[in-house]
Amino acid sequence: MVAIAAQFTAEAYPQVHRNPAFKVPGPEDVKYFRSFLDADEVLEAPQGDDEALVSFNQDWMNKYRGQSNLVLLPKSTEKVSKIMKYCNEQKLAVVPQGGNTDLVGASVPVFDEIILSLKQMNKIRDFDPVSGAFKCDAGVVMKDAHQFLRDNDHIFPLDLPSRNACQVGGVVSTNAGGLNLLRYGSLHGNVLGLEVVLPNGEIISNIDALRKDNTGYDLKQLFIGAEGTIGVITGVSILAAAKPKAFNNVFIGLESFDVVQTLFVKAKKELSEILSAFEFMDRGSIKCTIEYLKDMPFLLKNQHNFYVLIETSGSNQAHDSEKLTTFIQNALDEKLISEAKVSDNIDEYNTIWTWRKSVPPACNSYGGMYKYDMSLKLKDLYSVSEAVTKRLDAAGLIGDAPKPIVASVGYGHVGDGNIHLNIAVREFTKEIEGLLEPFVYEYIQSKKGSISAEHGVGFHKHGHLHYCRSEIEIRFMKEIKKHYDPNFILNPYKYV
Ligand code: 2HG
Ligand code: ZN
Repeated sequence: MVAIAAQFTAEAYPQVHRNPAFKVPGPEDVKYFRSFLDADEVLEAPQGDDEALVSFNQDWMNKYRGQSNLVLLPKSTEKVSKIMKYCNEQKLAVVPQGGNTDLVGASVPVFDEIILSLKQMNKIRDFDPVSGAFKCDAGVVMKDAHQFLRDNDHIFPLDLPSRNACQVGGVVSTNAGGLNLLRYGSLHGNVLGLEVVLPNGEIISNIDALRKDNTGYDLKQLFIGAEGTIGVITGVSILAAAKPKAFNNVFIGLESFDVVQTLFVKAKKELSEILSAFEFMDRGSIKCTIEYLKDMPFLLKNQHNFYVLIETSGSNQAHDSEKLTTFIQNALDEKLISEAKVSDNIDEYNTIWTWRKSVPPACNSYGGMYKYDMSLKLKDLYSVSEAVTKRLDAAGLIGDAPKPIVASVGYGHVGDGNIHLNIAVREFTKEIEGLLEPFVYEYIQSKKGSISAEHGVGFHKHGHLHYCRSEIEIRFMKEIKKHYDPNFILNPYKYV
């Protein structure tokens, strides 16, 4: 991949100023941290070495880059608490970080904030196979949570293309949606309890909560999707689902977004209880993915305007396969769809998912990408991608090098009314950014959608919430922030 070395965020966005109330981390602070942290829990950049901590400072899209010289990697909740208490007293700004796979610049510093990485808190704490309650440290990598639960005949109730790197705490903290929300619902429903360190070092925990608890305000909900702005999640208890016995999927080629919607309605009716994912990709998404996956033969004979991936999961392989095959045969007979590849075995099932999960890295493989993640009514879902592509094309920016844009593509989760718009670029330019914003946001506002369906707010959408949230909602959010973090030290310059 031809990664663009990201410009420092502070230089790319000079209108954002460092908060002078924050102390600049110095040797005395490092000395204090070293007094209770082990050698491998403190990483310091040698003086003048900009590159040493780049993997912690720079985001996955090569778009945002902070200038922190200090990463702390505590191994216990108590140590996180001690760090936060000190930072709060000293007014040292802190960015909590999980797998750093975030897509809105939420998990990297903007200036010299201390990076608090949860990656060394990676123990599975407990699993109750009767209730399905699974407890782990925030830094457990999602694929390890999946593996553990699979070995125990259960599944983690969400999956993401970044599962090999993202962490359970980060996923909860950003309220990631994933590929199976249609079946298992959002983390606001699946998380049973959280352990959180507040900015002043206090530990608030209901990690032992049971399935039902109706005693007062449900405080944990505030931290789900707060992106580390009001507390640092250190432990998670989540409801794992029993592992389905049968998984099937199909990759479909069809010609219009109207048909995608018709097929979705049909799938809900005819596949009903076994339907577990309904994803779509446009022609451009798959074109980039074909280039990215190079030697992997494409699943279908022809290329189409749209592609849909449907997954079923249930308890009886013969029953589920028959149901899915009949559904596909009917759709072909009715000429709703042009072509389909149904998986025959687990390898084919995984290969079909590879084509969907590879879309984000494929778009990123040309250098970098601009990325929008929106909720819209299904009838409007693809229209935003068409409008943006038309606009960028009219400006003559899409095409072969030296044009800056490789492709502008749309894909996402039909079942959740969520589209991802990726503008794959060879370089980031102010001209492209000026064409995209505020156009995208105003478009979403005009359709009464949301400017972030699942990727969150971060640095990218900070200051833009008014496009989809009311004044009073934003005021309440600001009050919550101030209540929990009166010194504004946690994940500054972002969110609300
Ligand atoms: C997905 O649906 C994830 O693949 C990541 O939300 C999407 O990178 C993206 O835009
Ligand atoms: Zn997504």
